[in-house]
Amino acid sequence: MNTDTPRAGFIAVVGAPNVGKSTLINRLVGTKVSIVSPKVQTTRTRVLGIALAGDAQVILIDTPGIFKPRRRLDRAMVAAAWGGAADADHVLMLIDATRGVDANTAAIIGKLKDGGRGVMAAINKIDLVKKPALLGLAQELQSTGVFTEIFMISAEKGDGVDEVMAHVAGLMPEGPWLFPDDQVSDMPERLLAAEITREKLYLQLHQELPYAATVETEEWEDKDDGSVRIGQVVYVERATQKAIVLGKGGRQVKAIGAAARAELEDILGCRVHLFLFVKVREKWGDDPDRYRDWDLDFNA
Ligand SMILES: Nc1nc2c(ncn2[C@@H]2O[C@H](COP(=O)(O)OP(=O)(O)OP(=O)(O)O)[C@@H](O)[C@H]2O)c(=O)[nH]1
Ligand SMILES: [Mg+2]
Repeated sequence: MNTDTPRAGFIAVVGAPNVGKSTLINRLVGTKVSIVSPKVQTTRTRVLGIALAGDAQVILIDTPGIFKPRRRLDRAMVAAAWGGAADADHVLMLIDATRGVDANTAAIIGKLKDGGRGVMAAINKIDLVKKPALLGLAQELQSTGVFTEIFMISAEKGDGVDEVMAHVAGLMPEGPWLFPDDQVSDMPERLLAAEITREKLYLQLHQELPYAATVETEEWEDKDDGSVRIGQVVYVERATQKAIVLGKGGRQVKAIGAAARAELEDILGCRVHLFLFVKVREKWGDDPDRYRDWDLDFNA
């Protein structure tokens, strides 16, 4: 509920790939706004999740995992992540309890330190690690001098998440809410639909394939009978990859499409006719057109 003194602000969630940033944001928002998978580099661009806590509107910025970039797309993703941190009022860094402060995490902490601003930390996936190890990790983080707060959470199970929310809500500066009170994300429906298909691709395909693929919504038609017709293209880099995405007799792409359609029907609340086309586009990662929908910087 809004009050006489509304407050609103931005919190960026940053960290290494796969630490659970998107899982945490979905939980704080209370609904899925950002796709999640067991594979690294699932989130490719900045995604806003909007949560309410009393008189505060907390706008969470989900960011791609930060790692040493190799490809052009990696560079754009990492730049988007640091850009998200720069734009936010406050930064929350997530650390995976099962991995601790590995080289990549240490590099991120180093860069945050150079930035000179106080950052909150949350050790995530505490459901997978024994207490003494957690305390050691918390001490190690404390000794860096970068963190104003160290939370212990399980984004998946929900432990400790309310404390994080209460704390960040308290940090929000006074000011009018920036989004209507029923809005949970700023992602256009066409991109959301493409992201959901990409998530199913990550979940159903193995090894390098998800990283070699990208999904775009090319057609969106609201039909008179209340259903929607969605046409999407799955771009891959090689003909062999196309064969894997299609599967024997088209079975694989059918399974991906069925999973995506079921979730889209849930979200949109109507019948969905989803058509997936698989196209080979060698080096799509060096094609500026593939960056536009994500609002990523091609020249990062
Ligand atoms: N056991 C456990 N698993 C978790 C927890 N939080 C996230 N996960 C899992 O960790 C994996 C990665 O989660 P994501 O939310 O996609 O991680 P991310 O940091 O957004 O990853 P990128 O977008 O690739 O940078 C998924 O399989 C999640 O289900 C947790 O608290 N406990
Ligand atoms: Mg993510």
